[in-house]
Amino acid sequence: MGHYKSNVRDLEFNLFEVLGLEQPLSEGVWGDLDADTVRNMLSEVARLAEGPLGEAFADADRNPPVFDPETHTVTLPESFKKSFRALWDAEWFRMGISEEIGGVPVPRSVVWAIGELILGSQPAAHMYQAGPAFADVLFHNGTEEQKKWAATIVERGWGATMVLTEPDAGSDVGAGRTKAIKQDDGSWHIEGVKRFITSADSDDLFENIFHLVLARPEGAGPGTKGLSLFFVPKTHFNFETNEFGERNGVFVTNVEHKMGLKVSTTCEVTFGGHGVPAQGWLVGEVHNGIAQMFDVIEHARMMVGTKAIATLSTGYLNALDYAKERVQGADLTQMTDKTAPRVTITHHPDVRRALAMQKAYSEGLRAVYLYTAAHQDEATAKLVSGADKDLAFRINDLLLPIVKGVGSERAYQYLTESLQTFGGSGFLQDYPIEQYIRDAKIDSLYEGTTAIQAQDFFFRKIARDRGVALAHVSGEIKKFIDSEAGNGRLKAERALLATALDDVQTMAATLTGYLMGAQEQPSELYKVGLGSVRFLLAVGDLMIGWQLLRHSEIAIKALDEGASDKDKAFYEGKVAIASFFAKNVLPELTAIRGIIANIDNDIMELDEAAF
Ligand code: ST9
Ligand code: FAD
Repeated sequence: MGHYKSNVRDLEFNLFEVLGLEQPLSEGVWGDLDADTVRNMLSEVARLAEGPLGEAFADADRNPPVFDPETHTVTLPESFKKSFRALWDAEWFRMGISEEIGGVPVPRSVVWAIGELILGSQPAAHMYQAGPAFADVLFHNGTEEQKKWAATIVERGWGATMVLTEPDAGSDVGAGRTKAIKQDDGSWHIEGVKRFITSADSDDLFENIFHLVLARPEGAGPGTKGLSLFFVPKTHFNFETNEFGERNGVFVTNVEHKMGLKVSTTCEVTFGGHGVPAQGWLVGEVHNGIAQMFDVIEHARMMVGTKAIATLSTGYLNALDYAKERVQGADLTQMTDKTAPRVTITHHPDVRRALAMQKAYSEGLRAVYLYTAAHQDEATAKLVSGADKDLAFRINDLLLPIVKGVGSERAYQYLTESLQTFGGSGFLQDYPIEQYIRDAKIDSLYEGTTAIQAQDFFFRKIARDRGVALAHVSGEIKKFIDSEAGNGRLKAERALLATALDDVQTMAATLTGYLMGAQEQPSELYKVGLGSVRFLLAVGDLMIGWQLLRHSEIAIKALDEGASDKDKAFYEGKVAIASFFAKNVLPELTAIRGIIANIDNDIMELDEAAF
């Protein structure tokens, strides 16, 4: 048995019992794909993830990639390459990409459910596997000729990168200085140094790599809107025959040493600095780089959130197994009796609290990312929330910062509870939790830090959207609150959810008030910045509370209808954990509402010297 523990039962519960995927599948929305096939796919990937894919997890951490500056290449540990090939050969990368380039139609919720299994087992492998998904972005944005390259990339199995960040342009992508110089033959020469580029070299995993690079054409304006997107292959290829030509002038010039996720190479990449031009082609022959790159970023943000949530889930399940075995101390009610029998630590209230929090956040966040994924398909969006295509798109946009920002923050927070459950043993490398924590920390940093997610959420996804998507989701929550969900047994919990919804709506109104106030007094905007991460996390808790209570409603019904012995504990767990979350977490939102209402700018006025 490897380190990874999947939760296929919960994935199936979400897909079929909560989202109701069986219906559109049976109507042939995704061709021949039916519910049984989806169940088989989940169990097959879970076997892979618990077996060969995860085998190299620890070894690849202890023996990270080695960079050779002479040849600009990296050597990956053999163990990892073997695991990666087990994944690649199964060709799951075809799911969800366009059929014209070799993809297979699959609901997005299934793509991400399977993604969870891969990401929880061997996250770096999922990232190295990005070529076909990035090729799909090229396919949708490219010229007719570039569409053919996209098909070649999938057919030949090339690697891919997304290249934005520079030493002075991290969160502020628009500060990028990498230049693009137009050539007479219509191509471009890229010049500059990018840093922190994932998968920019990958040993012999792929015969070629293509980089999607943001660079500023000479004479273009400042900021992100002056950036264009370029296709830059590592090795040139003949566009007609696909035969390889010269090495292009794009070289990895450093590989970072990191806290975690070590087997994923994080590279400095130099374009045009070694006597060979770095030749690139303008994607779609249009100067619309940041919007095109956001097509990649949206996948990547979803991936990062799902990765974090997957890691929390396996962390929790590892902690749970340990807690059921570890005997320590007497039951609290017998604490004064020194001869009382010793019990497993699951008997201790604080361990129960810690396990309940881990279970609530891992299952609640799973429900949130799958609800989001359901809004990435027209058919499931309609089914799940009645949203049409346009609204579904906005809801997906609204929820992405929650999946990414809340998913990463809560996963890291509650993985420390998983470690704590192990006591001192959790600190050792004998168990996977310390690596989970190191590997998951990156999730709140790359693809836009939590502060950036929170600003995106408020300014773009709420204020600029004029609250349309938020109002729709709030309406869905309100419908649940006003329903008879739980057949009389969820009254108290629905009342707690009603208060939480009111708290969040008031927070949104307060922040909007600060935003409006900024027209008169610009410093009012600081108040939005001071409150936005708290607000993002609060909306995340509201979503989790709601999703868990919906699960509870379904579970109560299943229990009433006489669930099988096999399922009884699963459903009872759903009911208990939703109630626990409603009583133990949702009331905290009232305090956050008060904090946001009372934000002042004192801390902004404080002299830096006083910090
Ligand atoms: C990175 C990679 O960190 C880490 C991991 C790599 C792993 C690779 C593997 C990935 C695998 C994925 C697998 C998928 C599998 C799927 C299978 C299925 C097929 N939404 O607000 P403005 C656009 S990479 C959409 O003025 P500023 C929009 O065009 C580095 N678009 O921004 C907008 O124009 P308009 C990641 C958005 O002030 C324009 O930008 N780095 C959004 O100029 C300008 O907007 C970061 O993430 C959005 N949410 O710039 C940087 N937002 O308004 C973080 C903006 O006219 N920093 N646009 O529509 C930010 O995001 C900043 O907020 C900023 C600010 C750069 C956007
Ligand atoms: P900074 O932007 O300097 O941020 C520092 C701190 O200031 C953060 O806490 C941030 O939240 C805060 N901050 C900055 N600006 C604001 C603001 N306006 N408002 C509020 N707070 C703010 N990039 C790629 O292009 N491609 C990749 O493949 C890639 N992979 C990566 C892999 C790893 C392992 C790492 C570490 C990074 C990777 N990145 C990649 C870069 C990553 O996206 C950036 O590190 C990230 O966007 C943050 O930028 P920064 O590190 O420059 O931090």
